[in-house]
Amino acid sequence: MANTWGYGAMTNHFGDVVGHSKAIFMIGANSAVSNPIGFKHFLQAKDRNNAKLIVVDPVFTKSAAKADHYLRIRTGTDVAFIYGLLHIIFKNGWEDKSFIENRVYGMDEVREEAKKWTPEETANVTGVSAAQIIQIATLLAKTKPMTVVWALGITQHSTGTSNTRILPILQLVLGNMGKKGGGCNIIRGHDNVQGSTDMCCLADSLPGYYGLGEASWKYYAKAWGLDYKWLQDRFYSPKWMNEKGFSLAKWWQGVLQEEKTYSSSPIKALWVQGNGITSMAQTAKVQEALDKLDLLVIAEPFVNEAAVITSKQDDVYILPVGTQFETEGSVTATNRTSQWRTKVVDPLYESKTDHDVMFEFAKKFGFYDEFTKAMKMKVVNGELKEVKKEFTWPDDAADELARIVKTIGLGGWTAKRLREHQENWNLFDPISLEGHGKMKGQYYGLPWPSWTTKHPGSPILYDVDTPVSKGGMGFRNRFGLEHNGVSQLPDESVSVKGSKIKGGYPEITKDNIEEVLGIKLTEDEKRKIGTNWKTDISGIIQEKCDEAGVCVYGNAKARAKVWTFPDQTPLHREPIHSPRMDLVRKYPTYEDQKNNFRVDVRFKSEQMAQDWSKEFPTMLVTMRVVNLSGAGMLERTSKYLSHITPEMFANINPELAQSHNIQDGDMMWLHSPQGTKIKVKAQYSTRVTPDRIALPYNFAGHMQGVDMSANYPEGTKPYAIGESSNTITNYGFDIITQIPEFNAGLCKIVKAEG
Ligand SMILES: Nc1nc2c(c(=O)[nH]1)N[C@H]1C(S)=C(S)[C@@H](COP(=O)(O)OP(=O)(O)OC[C@H]3O[C@@H](n4cnc5c(=O)[nH]c(N)nc54)[C@H](O)[C@@H]3O)O[C@H]1N2
Ligand SMILES: Nc1nc2c(c(=O)[nH]1)N[C@H]1C(S)=C(S)[C@@H](COP(=O)(O)OP(=O)(O)OC[C@H]3O[C@@H](n4cnc5c(=O)[nH]c(N)nc54)[C@H](O)[C@@H]3O)O[C@H]1N2
Ligand SMILES: [Mo]
Repeated sequence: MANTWGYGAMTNHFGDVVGHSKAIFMIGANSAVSNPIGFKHFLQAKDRNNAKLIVVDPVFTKSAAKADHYLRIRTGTDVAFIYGLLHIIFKNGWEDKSFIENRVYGMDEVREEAKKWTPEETANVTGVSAAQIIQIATLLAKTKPMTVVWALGITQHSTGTSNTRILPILQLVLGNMGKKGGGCNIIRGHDNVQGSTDMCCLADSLPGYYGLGEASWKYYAKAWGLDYKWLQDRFYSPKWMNEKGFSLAKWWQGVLQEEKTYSSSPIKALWVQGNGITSMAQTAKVQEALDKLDLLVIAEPFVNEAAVITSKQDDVYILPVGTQFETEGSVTATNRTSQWRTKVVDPLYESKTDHDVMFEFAKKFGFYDEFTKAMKMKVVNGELKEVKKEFTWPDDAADELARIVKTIGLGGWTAKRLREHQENWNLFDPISLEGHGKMKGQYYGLPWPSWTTKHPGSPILYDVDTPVSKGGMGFRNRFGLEHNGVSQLPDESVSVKGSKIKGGYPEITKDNIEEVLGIKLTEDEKRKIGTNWKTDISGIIQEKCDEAGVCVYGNAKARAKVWTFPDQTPLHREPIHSPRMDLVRKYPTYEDQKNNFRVDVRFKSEQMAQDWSKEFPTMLVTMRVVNLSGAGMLERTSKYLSHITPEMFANINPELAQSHNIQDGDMMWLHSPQGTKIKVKAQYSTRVTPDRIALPYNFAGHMQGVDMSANYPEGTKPYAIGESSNTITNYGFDIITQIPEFNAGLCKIVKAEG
């Protein structure tokens, strides 16, 4: 199943924070729990640089406990909050004027919007006091470099995309981009999730973020040594080749819908490989969809709870897959570095590795040769050739990626280099990532873009003070050369160090290469060169750009304004289920959406249907606990990890609990606006205020009060089972990515009798 969490990677890295950051602005992340090793770096920055840690979170988290400043924000109001900071920054002229002038497009609209967000209005909407807003705006403007850290508290909203845009905008305003100790350090989630997005566990792109469309498919067909028509014939009809698929958040709608409007047919079969199933919102709908399927196949190391929450009896298959200890290959970390991982043991018992499962599948369906062909190919003298009969796993797979994925610059990630990095960990500096001795001149893990096998990797994105050959670059030119008559390229004040071209330049194509670089191609080169740098199998564009110190993707301005999005400039919009009906009228959500990822999505019609807060007055936030991860299957099968949190619970303020006559440890029902409910244990905590409760999302095995224990195959029941918080996380999805609004919803609390 595809994962649509496209929320970006780190522009900098953990060592860089330790080495250089003077302030860490952590908003919507609780790394003390969700990434303790990463968090240790923030504590080191406090020790070494006297860095100030600011935590913005609706819950007083373990990260907040270590902060110099804690701001208790109402969920779903981060855009308003950042505008409140920008208001103060612009009003006092604290913005980095030359950075904005030279490197950013569309900031005037941001400035206009910020005017509306006085400290008073910001305080009214966000719940953070006006005095604190002024204090933090001053601190962030005066303390440089400052880095912004965020994770799921920012993305999991109907306005998640706007949230993830307003934070880089803050960094552009302050001129903290492309700088040591600055940037946006977006802490990604589980093991190799960065790699899985880079490799396209996504429903709306091809690997390496190549967009769906004929040009990309034709490039891939060529790069894989396949006939385009053959690829096309894999689809129900050619139309579906270029349509987004169903998203992980709403595949169930594809099963339940009777209409065929946006899809080839209702989904009949589901293949689950590496998804915890109850990790998605609307678990009751997920359950309904599982029941309705003709076929359910699960390929993974544990008994996935997909097989447990369904009452489906026939045509459910569980294929045993080895864990990550039983396989080998490259994985990608949150800061864009790759790591080679070696196998610890062979797959145990009758289990197979993930890739062997896929290979067997391809054999049975008759396309194994096509599936594996690219691993036997190589570029020789600018042309693609099949060079051997057998491939070697996983080295040839890594080399295939290095050869094909140009968009994010994986050209340097050959198996040979990645293995060398793993074998020489000790030769790299943890702060600068620079190598010593025989690894000199390379950065650890070759943070992408690592354009070629000679390139050292790019530890800090968008740094124009470093030559391209050492990891420097400007902002990417992706959206044309002008918009509304305004050039998208910077003037000569922004030249990438050592570049032959002064100032901005476009992304490099077959058509513009001679003019932009001031060179002449030979006839042979003209014959071999691809249409543009992303699809140039010959590597000629890369080679010529390297010679000129030019970045293949151009040197453009950053966009503060995205003219293809519903909100060109980010706007505050109330969550779908808001506790403030007065603010819903002033800051309504989007219009309902048609055919996004093949389904219709309700926005305004759901938000306006009634004043939800009357019946569901308590805000609902979900969170993680340190001993469990994801839907929790892995750790709940561990006796000792389960022992720490043996039961599903909710953090509830004693005042709120007692107003319902609920004592610490009592059971309570939590009801959602969708008509679903869960039964959980009350755990008194003052980390939450009386207007909100916080739930871990790592439990499953109970559904709306029903214990599904009997459905676990004999001997496989985890030590801890319980309700999934996602049975009651509210309806609501991001307008662009369709990530569920896990973190801003409402509920009603009722004491459970007996
Ligand atoms: N132990 C453990 N570690 C994990 C995981 C796990 O399940 N268990 N999961 C991994 C994964 S997949 C991921 S993606 C990461 C996630 O890492 P984090 O995002 O750091 O984890 P969360 O606990 O979800 O923290 C999100 C924080 O955002 C806050 N928040 C909620 N709504 C809002 C809001 O509207 N605005 C603001 N400013 N804050 C808000 C929540 O209260 C919470 O403290 O963790 C990874 N690490
Ligand atoms: N309410 C709420 N819901 C959330 C979130 C939240 O903050 N709040 N966070 C969301 C986020 S950020 C994420 S990333 C998702 C995470 O949710 P999921 O992506 O569903 O992650 P897990 O639950 O860890 O599921 C991973 C599954 O893969 C299996 N597995 C482990 N190793 C392997 C392997 O090597 N091969 C195979 N084939 N399988 C393996 C595990 O046994 C497990 O069943 O949850 C999302 N859901
Ligand atoms: Mo995640």
